[in-house]
Amino acid sequence: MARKFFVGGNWKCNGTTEEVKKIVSTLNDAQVPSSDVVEVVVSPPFVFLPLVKSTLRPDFHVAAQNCWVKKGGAFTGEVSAEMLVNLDIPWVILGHSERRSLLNESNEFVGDKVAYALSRGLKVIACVGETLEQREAGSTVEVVAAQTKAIAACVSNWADVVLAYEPVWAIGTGKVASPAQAQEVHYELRKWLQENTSPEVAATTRIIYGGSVNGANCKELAAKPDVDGFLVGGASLKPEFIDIIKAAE
Ligand code: G2H
Repeated sequence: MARKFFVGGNWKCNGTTEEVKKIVSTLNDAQVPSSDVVEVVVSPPFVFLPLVKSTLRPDFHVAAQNCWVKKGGAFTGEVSAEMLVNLDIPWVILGHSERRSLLNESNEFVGDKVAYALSRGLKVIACVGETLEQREAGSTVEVVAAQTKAIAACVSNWADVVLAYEPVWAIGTGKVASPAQAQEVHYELRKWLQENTSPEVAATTRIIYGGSVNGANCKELAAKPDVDGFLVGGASLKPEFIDIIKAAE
């Protein structure tokens, strides 16, 4: 079964109301391939979710950048999966490397978040990726397999999960993985899914690449057989995000 190309825009901790309105307006005016060809999901900071949700074109969807690991309650500063569901937000990004490294989110904690978000009916963009040190030590596959294992242990329905491979050394650095480097890890991740979940899950789960994707490098990356789309940071705030969506064609 063909995997529909997936392009996520991770706006991270950026934007004012005016800037957000401008990005939405650019997206709304864009001519892009149909939603049969590409699934587009943008992820603004929490505070802008209602604004984006209510003004964004209906063929594009919205994701939160995180959610709490269990039911809401006395967890100051957190946002629960229930709240996202209440706001009709269909997607959430979990396990992003910035949260793993800056906020010490462990593989197990990310797995627990994935489990809870899925149990509430959210769809999850689950992120994995190695640091430069780990790559240079030759442990890339081992690291991403361990991260994927902790996520997989918490997934019952893979149709609701997109796996994002984001090498930490390529994030926001301008140093994109070469198409061959991305393909190599995506291939290994799909092999891991094949051996540890099922051939059907391996064949149908989208594995997307993130890390300094831009309008100039997206086409070559998209041409690789196991690259099923992108999670885009910096470039998702700019008009070139449209060119990245068009890489689906
Ligand atoms: C990786 C990516 C988006 P950027 O974090 O998730 O960001 O494209 O800025 O490297």
